[in-house]
Amino acid sequence: MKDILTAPFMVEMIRTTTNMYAHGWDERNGGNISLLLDEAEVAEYLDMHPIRVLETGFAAPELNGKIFLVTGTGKYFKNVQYAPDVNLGIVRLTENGTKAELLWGYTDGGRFTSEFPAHMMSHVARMKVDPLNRVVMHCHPANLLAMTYVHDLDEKAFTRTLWQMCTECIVVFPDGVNVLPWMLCGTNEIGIATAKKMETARLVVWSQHGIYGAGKDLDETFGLIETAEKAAEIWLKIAHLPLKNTITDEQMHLLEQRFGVKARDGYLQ
Ligand code: 2HA
Ligand code: ZN
Repeated sequence: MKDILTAPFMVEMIRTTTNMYAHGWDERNGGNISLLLDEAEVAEYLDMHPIRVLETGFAAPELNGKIFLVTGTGKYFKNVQYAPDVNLGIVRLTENGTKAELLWGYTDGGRFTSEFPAHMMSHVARMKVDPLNRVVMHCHPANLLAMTYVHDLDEKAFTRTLWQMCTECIVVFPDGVNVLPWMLCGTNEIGIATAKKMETARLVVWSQHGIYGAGKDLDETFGLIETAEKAAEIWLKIAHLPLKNTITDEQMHLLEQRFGVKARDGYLQ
């Protein structure tokens, strides 16, 4: 059996949580990540014997038998690199997703993130749109969060503002950014609402809280959030100044053609 701490998925998870902390997106226990693993790959490192069985509190039959590497509840991203086996866990969903067998990790008796419902339901939603989707990532980037206090929360308006802040935005997230109003976090309700929003975009803002991103790997999902956060930062730098220039819809169409992307229907003139 190979050492799980050398597994590429583990190394990448540790690097990503460390990097997200360094970006200031995951203060204290803020943020959580779930990464869908390949069963055959995991079997190179683990005997797949359940250590404990955890209740999930929801059903997700689509995820029966699926294995995820997930950050732990109450755990700090800044500490993951020093004690991955305490701060992370590998779970296999069983009994229609109502139970999760712990295969590795959470060695202090812990469990997966309190946002597990939003993560698992978002995986279900994204897999239907994109079978290659493997990652759901949540964090609290300051500029996007700040924007939800002063910008209209209409999804089209919010998306258009971000697209106008950096030329590459429309290329990186042509499906735009969906927005949820403030809701109580850690609940099945916010999980269901987030998953619904994930049907039409890979980014979902939680107003006055943070953002969710989904993608095929950790690097890509990190980059997605990074790009939106950069755009929000620029908006906050200019929103109070007289606007002299912008990226026009005509220019957005040129970007669509050049990069072979299609902006969300109805979002451009
Ligand atoms: O606990 O970010 O949304 C970590 C969180 C909850
Ligand atoms: Zn959060």
